[in-house]
Amino acid sequence: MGTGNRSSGTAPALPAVAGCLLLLILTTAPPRRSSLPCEIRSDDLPAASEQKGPLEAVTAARSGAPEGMVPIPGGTFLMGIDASEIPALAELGSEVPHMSVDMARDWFGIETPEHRVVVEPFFMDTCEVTNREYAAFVEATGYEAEGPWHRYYDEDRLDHPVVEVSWHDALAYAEWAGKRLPTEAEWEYAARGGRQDVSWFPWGDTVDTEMANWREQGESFLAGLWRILGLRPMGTMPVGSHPPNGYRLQEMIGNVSEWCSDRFAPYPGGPDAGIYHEGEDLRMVRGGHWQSPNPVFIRLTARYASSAGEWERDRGFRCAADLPASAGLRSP
Ligand SMILES: [Ca+2]
Repeated sequence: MGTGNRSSGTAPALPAVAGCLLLLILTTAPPRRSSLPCEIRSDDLPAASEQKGPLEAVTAARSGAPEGMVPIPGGTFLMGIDASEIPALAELGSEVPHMSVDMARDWFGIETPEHRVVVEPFFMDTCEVTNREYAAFVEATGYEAEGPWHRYYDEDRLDHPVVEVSWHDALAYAEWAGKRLPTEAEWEYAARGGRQDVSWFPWGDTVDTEMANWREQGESFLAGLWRILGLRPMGTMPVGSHPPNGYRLQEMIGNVSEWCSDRFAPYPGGPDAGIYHEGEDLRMVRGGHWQSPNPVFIRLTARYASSAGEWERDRGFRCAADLPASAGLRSP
C-alpha cells in the first residue's frame, strides 16, 4: 500500500497557481531541526531497564561493526499483526478520508497474521543512505541509475537521504559497499529496537510527532492543493535528526521509506492480496515517509510493495550486512 505519489516527470511551472506558491511555502514547509548526523546522545537512549539485553549484546560486538553499522542480535519475534487489531487501526487512521474498518482490512490485511519469525544476527546501517554516499558510489563506478536520484542532490542536501532510487539502484549501491538490502523480517525486527512490548511504533503505541518525520494530520487546503499538483517541496530531513531506537537505529520510521530485499508475498495463512498485480517484480517497502499522511501508515508492521524498477521522491534505503558467525549475538 503506497502512500506517496509517483513524482517523476512533474512539471513545476503552472502559471495558474504561481501566485499561490509563496503562501504554500509558508503554510506547508515542515519544521526543521538541527542536524544530528547519526551521533548518539546518551539522553536519546532508551532506559536500560527496557533494553538491557539487546544493548549489552550490541555493545559487546560494536568494535566489529563496519563503519556506520551496528550489530543487531538475532532472536525470535512476532512479525505482523493479529486481525483483531484491524478496528484499532481504523480508529488510529480515522482522519484518513473514507477510513472504515473494511478499508483498514483492505489496506492493512497484508500485515496479518501475526507469526513467529527467527532472525539471525546481522549488521544494519544506523541511518538511511545519504545523497553524499550515493554520489560517491556513482562517481566511483559510473553506475547509470534507473531513478533520477540526482534531481534532489545538491550541496544543501548532502546529508539527506538519497531518494528516487529504484530497487535495482539500491541493490547496486549495497553490493558496491559490500553490503546487502535487509529482508523485510530483519527490517521489522530491527525497527523494534529490541522491544516486543510495542505494537505500533518503536517508541510506544502513542502518536508522537517529535519521534519521526511524516506529514502530520491537519493538512491545510492549500497544502493539499500543492501536494495534488505535485508541487510540494521536499520534506526529508538530514539523517540522524531523530532519537535512535534501542539498537541505535535512526529514522527507521518516517523520513524516507526503505526498500527491502524481499519479493512481495502474503504472510503464511494471510489473506490474498488482490491489490497487488501478479507477475511484476514487486519488492517490499517499509517504514513510511515524510509524505505519509497519517501515523497509521508509518507503523512498525506497515508493509507495501512496489515494482523494482520504480522510484519515489519519498523512498530511499539503508543496508544490512551479514555478521560473522563467531560474533555470538543470538538472543535467547
Ligand atoms: Ca526511514
